[in-house]
Amino acid sequence: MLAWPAPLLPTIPGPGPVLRLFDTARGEVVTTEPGPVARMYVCGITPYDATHLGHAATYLAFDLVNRLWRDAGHAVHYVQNVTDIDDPLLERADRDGEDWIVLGMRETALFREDMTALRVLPPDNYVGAVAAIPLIVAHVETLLDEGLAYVLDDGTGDVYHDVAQASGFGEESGYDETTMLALSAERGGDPDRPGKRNRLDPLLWRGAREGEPSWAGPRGTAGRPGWHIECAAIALDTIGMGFDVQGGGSDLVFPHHEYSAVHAEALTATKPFARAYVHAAMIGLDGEKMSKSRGNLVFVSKLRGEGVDPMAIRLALLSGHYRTDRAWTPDLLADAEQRLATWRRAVARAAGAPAAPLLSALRERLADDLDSPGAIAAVDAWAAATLAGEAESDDGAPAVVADAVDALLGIEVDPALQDG
Ligand code: 5CA
Ligand code: ZN
Repeated sequence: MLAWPAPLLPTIPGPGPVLRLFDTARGEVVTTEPGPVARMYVCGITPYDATHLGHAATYLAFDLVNRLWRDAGHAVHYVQNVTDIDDPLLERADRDGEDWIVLGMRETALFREDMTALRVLPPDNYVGAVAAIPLIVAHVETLLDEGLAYVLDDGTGDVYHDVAQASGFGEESGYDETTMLALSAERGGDPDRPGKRNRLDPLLWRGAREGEPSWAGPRGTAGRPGWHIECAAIALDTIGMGFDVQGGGSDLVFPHHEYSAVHAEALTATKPFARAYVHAAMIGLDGEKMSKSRGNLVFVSKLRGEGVDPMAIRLALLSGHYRTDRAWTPDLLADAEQRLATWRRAVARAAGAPAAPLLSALRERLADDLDSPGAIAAVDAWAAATLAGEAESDDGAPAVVADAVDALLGIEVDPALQDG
């Protein structure tokens, strides 16, 4: 699939420090240890509705990971999927009397526009589930051949992974069985379905149903892919096992990331799928998680349509820490607009407070598990000192700061590059 155009990435004097991130599997902040090419897979959208601020916040968190690794001198191989066939897409298309393919294409196009406006670095591989079906089918066949998966005995043709045989099951989330059963029921699983060997066995392949799209499947059984095998297959095909970061929102800790890892580890008989599992907290509105099914959404495209500067949206979302559940409020945006104007006034000066200490502070804060509030506070202090004109004044410092704020935080403040 087409991704989206890359924003300019200014070069700044470097290199930056090693990035540390909170790994859900180990339950602590760990040092990332990428090779020359860092490898990251971030779960993409299910395109049945527009990108809301929760999605945006999650992609912004991983955009910081991408930027920090590049700043530390690594190349980054970044992969993202699009779940362009799944139940929610078919349900929404059905509700609105629309073709699911057209719906998915339109919402994916809108997502690309949103990501471009927010200056998110694009993935190197942007892969749809439909395009990955041949890979998925081959993997399901392998699991069946090895006796690690089974066809349900009810004539549907549905195939499940036998997790009792999966040695690493539970290692990503660390959840106990009761929690897993509850989350499975809540998030698309079917623990109470009769005929499964284990209530927690996840669906690998769904046999064709009347009125649903289907493709040739394992052992000739028409149907469509399960959700978790989609991400396992796409990651294996593009960046392979043992990649550096598997990312997504915290609602993917279980079941999605647990099962993607378990599928891939069973297929390759190696561990780990990812060296770190990193999760962005939930953005809420009016006291509840922002979600398509709840309908309490603020869309990036709607704000853009109202003339809101995408850099203010970006700054507003980064003003909270990525691991803190937080609410979107109009005040958050108003504060970000004001802050952005202040930063832009400061960088428009020919001289300002020295850039080097700010550059160190920015890097140090962001490398410490993406402390974006700390990084923003450092820029605030620099801007205040520059505008007050009290500090010793360095010629050219504002230009260096503009580049650093752009390269590390992805916030465009350079007066020469601003519209209008
Ligand atoms: N297609 C799957 C992943 S393979 C999916 O979860 N799609 S999604 O459209 O529902 O979500 C896209 C990304 O946004 C996921 O990483 C999800 O965890 C994240 N996300 C969803 N809602 C929120 C929210 N309210 N706050 C923060 N992140 C969210
Ligand atoms: Zn995924």
